[in-house]
Amino acid sequence: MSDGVKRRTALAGMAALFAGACSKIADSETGSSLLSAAEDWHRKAHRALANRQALAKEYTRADLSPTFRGNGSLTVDTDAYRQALDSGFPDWTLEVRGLVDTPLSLSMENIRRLPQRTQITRHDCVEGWSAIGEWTGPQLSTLLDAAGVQEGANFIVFRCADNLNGQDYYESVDMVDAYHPQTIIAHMLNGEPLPEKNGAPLRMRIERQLGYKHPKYLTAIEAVASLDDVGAGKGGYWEDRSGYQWYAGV
Ligand SMILES: Nc1nc2c(c(=O)[nH]1)N[C@H]1C(S)=C(S)[C@@H](COP(=O)(O)O)O[C@H]1N2
Ligand SMILES: [Mo]
Repeated sequence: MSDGVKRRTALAGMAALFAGACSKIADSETGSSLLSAAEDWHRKAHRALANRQALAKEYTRADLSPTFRGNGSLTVDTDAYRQALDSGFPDWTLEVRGLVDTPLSLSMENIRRLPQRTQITRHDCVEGWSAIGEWTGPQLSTLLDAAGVQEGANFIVFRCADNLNGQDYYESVDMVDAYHPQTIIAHMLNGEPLPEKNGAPLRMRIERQLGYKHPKYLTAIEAVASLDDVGAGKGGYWEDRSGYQWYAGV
């Protein structure tokens, strides 16, 4: 069950609880202030969740940046990667593992055959540049639903093939971002297979977050209960190294 669904269920339960108690406590002063406090909490929780679920602005082809620059790792510095790149990634696999009922191992062909989403969005890097690109790929939610995310999973961790300054790049998001409709596994940029510098053959697009939350050279997606034992425990490469915020909403 997605976090969104879980929260809605929790909210509905809360509302039902207070509806049942209404007739008994509504008469008293304490009762009515308790009710309005609960309503207030309810409204705020809904608003916060609705805000997290809102779509990032989408643009038109006329807005596309002439070139989408590369940043951070611009390749994966191994012979295996260079060979895979030259041959069009016939053997690249994306694993879905961790707290799932059915671990998956998907080929590029498997990924291209899933229902696809195309979106034109603006990427904002903390280093102070932005670019608009058109990304295509399946929604992460499709893969998570196919694998069956288990009850105890609270985060999705993304593993990458590149090693940047001696550490493997990785990232993570909570279930609200994992199930966000614009969270996709992109294999195309501007209608072409993903370029090497932009994360070929697969990279995440997590459109409500800053650039460093969009892992490139994606190899695995892991459902976990906690981030404590992942990397240095802060949820991502830059979070571990430089104290960048784990939640980097835009
Ligand atoms: N695997 C991996 N993913 C990564 C990075 C990286 O170095 N390695 N850099 C991040 C940063 S800081 C940004 S701004 C974007 C850059 O994406 P681009 O190269 O397509 O512009 O990728 C993010 N994802
Ligand atoms: Mo960035």
